[in-house]
Amino acid sequence: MGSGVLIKGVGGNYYILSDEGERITCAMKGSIRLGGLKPTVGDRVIFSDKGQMGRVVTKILPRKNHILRPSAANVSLSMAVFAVKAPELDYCLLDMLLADNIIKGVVSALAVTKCDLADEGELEYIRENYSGALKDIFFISSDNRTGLKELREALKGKITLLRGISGAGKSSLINALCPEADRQTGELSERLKRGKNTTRVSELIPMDNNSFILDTPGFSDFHLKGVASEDLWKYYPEFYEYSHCKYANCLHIKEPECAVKEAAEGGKISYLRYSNYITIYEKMKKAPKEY
Ligand SMILES: Nc1nc2c(ncn2[C@@H]2O[C@H](COP(=O)(O)OP(=O)(O)OP(=O)(O)O)[C@@H](O)[C@H]2O)c(=O)[nH]1
Ligand SMILES: [Mg+2]
Ligand SMILES: [Zn+2]
Repeated sequence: MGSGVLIKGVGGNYYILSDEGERITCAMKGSIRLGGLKPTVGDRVIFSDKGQMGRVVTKILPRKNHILRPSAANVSLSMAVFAVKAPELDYCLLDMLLADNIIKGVVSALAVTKCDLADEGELEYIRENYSGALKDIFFISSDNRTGLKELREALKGKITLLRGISGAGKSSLINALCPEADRQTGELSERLKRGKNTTRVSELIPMDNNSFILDTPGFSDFHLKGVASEDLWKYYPEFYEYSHCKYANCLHIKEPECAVKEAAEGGKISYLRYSNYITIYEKMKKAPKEY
């Protein structure tokens, strides 16, 4: 018997890094016998000694949290990874990932990648608009190896989930941080300027004895499942300070004397974040089933 962390699951094989630092392959007991849980990367597990069936995971220990898209358990830092350009930075998607982290109770950070492609003004725009929402924003170039030292420090002792669209540079970033990981990376498609879904399976990569970084497949769209549009503003933490509007249940959209709207117009909170909020709110209203 032993315990460890699930680093990858493919085709019924589960790869575990044991607490002794050994990499082992296990089968999995049926999900019902595991208490209905579907094992996911980041899970702490108990596995059996080698028997006729090899080793088998017999128990999934209680999770601190579970992020659903992409699936990962026990995440201590959820890092949104967005290229400053190529592919174009989708700010509404970024806001939805940050909202999802708040819902799941996981600390957020942002890694802005491919900074070698942008000028200082473009980076400042991101810093200005997101400093109210996030404590940590890392500006990185994996190609030029800039920003890596600060990032490495911030990942120490954590399980860090990297999330972002295909082509954002997640796998390249992991290679820059730990070359021995040797992650496969892929060019963007010429025509669509999008990633080609190079990473297909999530994998937890050990950086040192107690720091892990989770490479995940990029996704193209994202929905905030189970969130009512009326509650969306609550996931914009920088709005709170200004949320005492004329109407007690103000949604901060078109209501008169809305203090949040005034704060956005007066430059006290980011107008970009405020307009993203309205865009996402309206999408949720139009297609509530998707959210
Ligand atoms: N200029 C520049 N290009 C980069 C940088 N980092 C990554 N790229 C390029 O961006 C493309 C996509 O990189 P990947 O690391 O494969 O992106 P990914 O986010 O892992 O993509 P998926 O696995 O498909 O989700 C590759 O062509 C990389 O060479 C960078 O710092 N600067
Ligand atoms: Mg990748
Ligand atoms: Zn309001």
